[in-house]
This record gives sequence, C-alpha cells and structure tokens, in this order.
Amino acid sequence: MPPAVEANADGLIGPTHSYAGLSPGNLASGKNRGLASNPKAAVLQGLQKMRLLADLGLPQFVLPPQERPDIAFLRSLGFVGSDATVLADAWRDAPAFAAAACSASAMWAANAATVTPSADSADGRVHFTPANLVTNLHRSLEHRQTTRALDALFPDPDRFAVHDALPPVAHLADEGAANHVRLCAEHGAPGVNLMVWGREAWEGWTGLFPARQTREASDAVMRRHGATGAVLARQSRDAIAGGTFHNDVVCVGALNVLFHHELAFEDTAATHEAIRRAADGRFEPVFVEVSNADLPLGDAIASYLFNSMLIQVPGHNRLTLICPTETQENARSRAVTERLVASNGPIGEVRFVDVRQSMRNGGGPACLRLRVVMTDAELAATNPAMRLTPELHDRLTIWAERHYRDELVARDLADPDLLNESRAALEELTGILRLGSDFYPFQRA
Ligand code: SUG
Repeated sequence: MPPAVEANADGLIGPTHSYAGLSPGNLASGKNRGLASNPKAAVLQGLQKMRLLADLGLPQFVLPPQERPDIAFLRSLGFVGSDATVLADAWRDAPAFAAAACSASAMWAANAATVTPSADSADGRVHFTPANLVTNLHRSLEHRQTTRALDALFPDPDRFAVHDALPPVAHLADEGAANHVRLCAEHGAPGVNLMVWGREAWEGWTGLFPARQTREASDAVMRRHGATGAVLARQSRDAIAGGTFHNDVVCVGALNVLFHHELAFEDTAATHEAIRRAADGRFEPVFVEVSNADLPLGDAIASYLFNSMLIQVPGHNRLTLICPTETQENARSRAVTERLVASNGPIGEVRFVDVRQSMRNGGGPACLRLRVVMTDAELAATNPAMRLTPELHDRLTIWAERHYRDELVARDLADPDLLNESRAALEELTGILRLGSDFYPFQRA
C-alpha cells in the first residue's frame, strides 16, 4: 500500500462573483440576494485560504474559474448578434436566464466532482465524476468546463480517469463531493465512502426545499468508479427543510473521524452502524456528534461550523479544523470548538479563515475545495503549473488586483465591459496555469 496525502484543489473565484439569490434552500443565497459583492476581495480571500493550506504542508491546486457571462448558453436560448447584443437582449427579455449565465458558482469546487482515490477504485486509478448539478440552472452550466479543468489538472490517463458527468436529468441529480465523505485508517489505505442522498429518483419529493442529490446518482457514481466500501445514507428531511442544501453543511470527516450534527442523517444509528460494518475492523470509526440542544440546526447553518476543512497537518497528532470566521462569531458554535480542543477527542486545533464573500452565498471553507487523495506518483503526474506555490500565490494576487472589480451590483452584470474584462483576465490566466490556448469557449470561437 503506497502512502498517500490529501491534496486540495480550490476553485479560483471568478470576476463575476455576485449575489443573485439563485439557490432555493440555501438560506444565505436567498438572504443576501441583491447585495453588492466584491469580486476582488472574494478572490483574494480564496487565495489566502489556499496559501494557508499550502503553508501547513498540504498539496494545494488551483482550479480556474469558468467563462462568465456564459454567452454560448444564452445563444442556445435563441439570442443572436454580437456578444454584447446577446447579453443586453438576454437581460432585457430573460433576466433569470441572464443571471444564471453570469454566476461565478464554479468556485465551490466541492461540487465540481466526486473523487475516488486509487486505494478504493477497482482499476487502481483515481476516478472523478464531475457533478451534473442539475437542480439549479446556474450550476447545471458548469460540468462540461469542469471536465476540461480536471483533464488539465489530471492529464495522465494511466493514473486518472476523468469521466463525463452523469446524464443531466433530475433522476440522477448529483452535487459531487459535497455529499461524500471518505473515512479510512490513513489516506493511502482502503476507505469507506459515505454517500449522503436527499431523495430517491422516483419518490414524490414534497419538501419545502429541493433535495439535490438522488440515491441513484450516488449509487451510479460509486458503481462507475468501482469504489469499494460504499455506504449510502439518507440525509435527514429536517436538515434539508432547515437549509442543509448539501450534507457538508452539517457534516465533515477525515481519516477515521466523522464530525456531524445530530440532525444530519435520517437514521443516525443505522448510518453509524453501516460505516462500522464497512470499515470491517480495518479501522475503528470515531463519531463526534453535536446535539441539537448544544447547537441548534439554525446556528450550525448560519455559522457553518461543519462546513470546515478537517485536516491532518503533517507532524500533528490530532486533527485541525479550519472554520470560517462566522463560526468564531457565533457563541454556541465557538463554544463547541472550545470543547473539542479542550477534550481529549480527535480534533485538537481550530483555526479560522475569512471567506466572507463566499459565505454570503452559502459557501464556506469546505465548499471551496475538492479533496483528492494521491500517492507520490499520482501527485507527480498532476499539472505542476496548477499547483499553488508561494510564487503562484503572489502572481495570482497581482493578477486579481489588476483585473477584478471591487464592487458589483446586479446591473453591472449586464455591462459588456465586464464581459471583456473577464475574458482578458481569463486569457492571461490560461498562460499562468498553462491551460492551453483553447481552454475557454471564447478562445475557441
Ligand atoms: O450551490 N451557492 C452555492 C453554494 C455551494 C456551496 N457548496 C457546498 N456546500 N459544498 C449553491 O447553492 C449561490 C449563488 C447566488 O445566489 O448568486 C450559490 O450558487
């Protein structure tokens, strides 16, 4: 069993980052609709977080933003003429579609794909299934370009299998790694793959908010990856009704530890038992459960305690939890973190990062990253230009400061100058990350 490490690939936040209220059931998205955003602050916050993880010794990669506004999508709806005309006409005649076409939502890389490391896959390769994200229009526009980005980062077909997304239909609604937790004794050892789903494909879902992941999608992803140790568990209906649009809003795991809210699963005892059975004595799962009495679901969702990165910092015995500053500002959530550290439990350190711009759209530290467990040989086969070094961090900081605006309101999204500025930024970025000259649709036109 070759040893492996857990790398993170974060979505670089795009120049059209905005608050358009596009995600029903994501309370932050609804609440902050119409607020002015600051794309420059957003991308710099994301880069700071990446830098922290790299400095802590975890391999860190950058996934490029997507081209937005998505003019090709608007053309597919019958808008014609120059790109500026398409954008103007779409905002005039079909503003909901235009807003979807402008979203920078690919930044939440936890939704980019589900990943199965080579230790768990039938053919010994690392498998990726980009998420079709069909539940929300704006997110359903991401998966083709996400596939390109993953191909660019993981180019060696002998080591990496980048699949197409599942067929983009409601029966197979898939949100990627946001509903997946891998548990194991150590990263390179075979793991247990917990897949949390919200509804069944053919059940009549009558919840107030959408259940974004189907059982059938989770099952299909595990099947096509040839993944061992799959455990499928139902997300609790109460959690979804309370605003848990992805399981990672109330649950995170690493190594043998699953840290979750009492209301995360429909049947917690059965979920724990299924994980224990799947671990099959290879490791003893440790469940760190926070009760609804200690932390009401509403506080968990507002403060994003569980949308944290749970990581093994090289050289540290206990795990580190990287939380958003909102967790520190919520008295109940902060008290939970203090108790974790004071206890003899598996989580020994808590750090806070400022990702407020993303948080206002319901995206915490865990949403911004895709975890990829890799052996040294696999790591060596990744695209080195996409790996965050201090030099790349500094270069991207300068790049963002030059290209990004520091304020965007809804009407700015219709501005043809923003389209041109975004393309100029992405054009330069393709050179920095060595993505080739035909990575973006505008470069292929
Ligand atoms: O899909 N927000 C994203 C947040 C995704 C968070 N990811 C994870 N939990 N892994 C979503 O709901 C809001 C965009 C807007 O309203 O403008 C948005 O798409």
